[in-house]
Amino acid sequence: MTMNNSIDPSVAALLPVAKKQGIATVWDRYKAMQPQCGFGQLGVCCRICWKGPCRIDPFGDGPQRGICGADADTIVARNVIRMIAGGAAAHSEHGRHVALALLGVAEGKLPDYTIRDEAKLRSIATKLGLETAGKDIPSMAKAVALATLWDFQNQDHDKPCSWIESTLTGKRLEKLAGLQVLPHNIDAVVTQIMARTNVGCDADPVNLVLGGIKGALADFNGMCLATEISDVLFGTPQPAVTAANLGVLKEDAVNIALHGHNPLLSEVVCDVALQMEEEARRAGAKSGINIVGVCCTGNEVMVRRGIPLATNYLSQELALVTGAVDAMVVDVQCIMPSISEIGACFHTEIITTMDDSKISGTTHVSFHEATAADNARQIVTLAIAAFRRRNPQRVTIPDFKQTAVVGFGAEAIMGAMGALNADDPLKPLLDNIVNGNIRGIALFAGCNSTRITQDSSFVTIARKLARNNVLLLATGCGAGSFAKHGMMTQEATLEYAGESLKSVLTAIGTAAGLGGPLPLVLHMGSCVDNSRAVAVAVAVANRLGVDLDSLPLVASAPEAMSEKAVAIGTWSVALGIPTHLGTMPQISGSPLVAELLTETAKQLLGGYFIVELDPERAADKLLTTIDERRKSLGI
Ligand code: BF8
Ligand code: SF4
Repeated sequence: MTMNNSIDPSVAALLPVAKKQGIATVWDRYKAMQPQCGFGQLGVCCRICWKGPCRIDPFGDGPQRGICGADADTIVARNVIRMIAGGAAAHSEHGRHVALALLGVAEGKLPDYTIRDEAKLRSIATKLGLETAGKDIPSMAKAVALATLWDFQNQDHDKPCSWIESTLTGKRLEKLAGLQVLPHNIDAVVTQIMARTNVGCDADPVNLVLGGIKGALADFNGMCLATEISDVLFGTPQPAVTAANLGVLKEDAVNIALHGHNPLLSEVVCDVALQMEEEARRAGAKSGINIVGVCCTGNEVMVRRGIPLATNYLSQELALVTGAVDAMVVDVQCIMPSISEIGACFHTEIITTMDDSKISGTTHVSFHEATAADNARQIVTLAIAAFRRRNPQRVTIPDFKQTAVVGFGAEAIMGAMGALNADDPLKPLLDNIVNGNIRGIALFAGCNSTRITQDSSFVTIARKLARNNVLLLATGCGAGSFAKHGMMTQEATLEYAGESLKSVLTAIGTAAGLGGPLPLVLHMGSCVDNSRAVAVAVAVANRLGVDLDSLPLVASAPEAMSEKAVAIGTWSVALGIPTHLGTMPQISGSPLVAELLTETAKQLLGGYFIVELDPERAADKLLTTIDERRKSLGI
């Protein structure tokens, strides 16, 4: 069966350009990789020691145990929880980086950063149970930073990490504590997963999966602190109107694409670019500097600054094929190594910035918070110099961009609803969930994958859910998909929302001064910002006096691929949320592990995975799940 590469019109426009120039993209390499290894797909290939690789015959004819005696269940469980550890490490390292920056700001050591949201700082301090009375901002910031960093240091196994403890419902915490899966120290939990999956350690698949759940909850903890402290340093998202897709690149500007994840870099580049407009104009760029985003860093600057999003994960290479990107500035995660080679086919500077994330063949500017503005100036100078080398003959900017109304963190959603009911901002949401105008809530998250026509599953599922009056939230590359396809507009609400959802979104949007409805999909930010959706869910659950696993709330990662998505999906299940995966997780070689995560999890945690590759059927299953939840809630 042939599958289209993408439903993104920019991809259709640029793939022939790439082909003509002999540039291979992710889709060419995917094709060349076929057929992919069936053992790997099932999760039954083990490379944990050098007696291997071992693989279990799924048909039962060949070996059923590895050389050491590990069976398919053990191998699958070990493999998947190592993926969770990888995801948790990535998010938490990002979080630690941000927390250390807050400490540096508090101690007056980082002149290029400041505290932009004091109210948020105060609310975090209160949430973490810290003394705020009589404290000035720097000492409060220091206390918050140290309390946060303690989540990486605590050695008392009976004392859970403070962020998770101060975030979830009481009932959820009790349930997780009962299963002994509450993390006490992010680093320790990640290390424990690596240790217990070493050759000759934990071989009990159930025990392994529980260890993985603990790792996923450590990931959640890291995500909460990364998101909230980033708001303190860079501001809490507020609604803004911007645009998405490659048409946001400008022919007459120095185009800088910010790609990666951590706002510590992107925010300073944005600040410095504003100061260097004149230099860009002197180099001949009539429109000065045009900053655009790619992947999650793109989402971060989009929801905080209204910076347009160029594209999401799978089409990152095509941003370069436009020939109009002068510099692609990257930090960590989801950066295809191929951009080095493609950048070299053009005038584009690919600039790596993190000393532990380099790509050979690129320019490395070693970025440090203490010298952030200087480093950023160096980066923007490189971009301007590249602009001078740009060949206008090779520029192909697809004429596709869509308006995107973005910036709906928990605070912005409460703020919009507060316009309807200032005394009780949550009430409009609660009332409309209870009366059925809002049938349920779906959070879309996760990546793109070559296994799915890019963006197609996101769009298909979301349209069906919207028609059925489900309120839609999105983060990460899911949010990127919706932004690119015009689903973050008021027009999309009018076109796709069911009648009752439309009336609710219109009432809130109008009261909030948007002159019409809220957009169809609410952009909550990057992947670490998934914690924002949990904050809203916890507020609703607490008001209804129930736990998260009673809410008509579902999550969907229809195009998931990264280890980070495995970690997020797993904590979503652990928090009690039915979680759809639209790509086949690499666990099906163990019916036992598959059953644990789809069936047993339901009894133990309330949340569970729903694996459904067909987007239409996935939407139906999510609607059924929402209705089941409503029924058991008695609404
Ligand atoms: O953290 S959604 S492809 S960019 S992993 Fe990566 Fe997946 Fe995109 Fe953001 Ni999240
Ligand atoms: Fe094979 Fe066991 Fe080594 Fe894995 S740990 S590679 S199953 S011998």
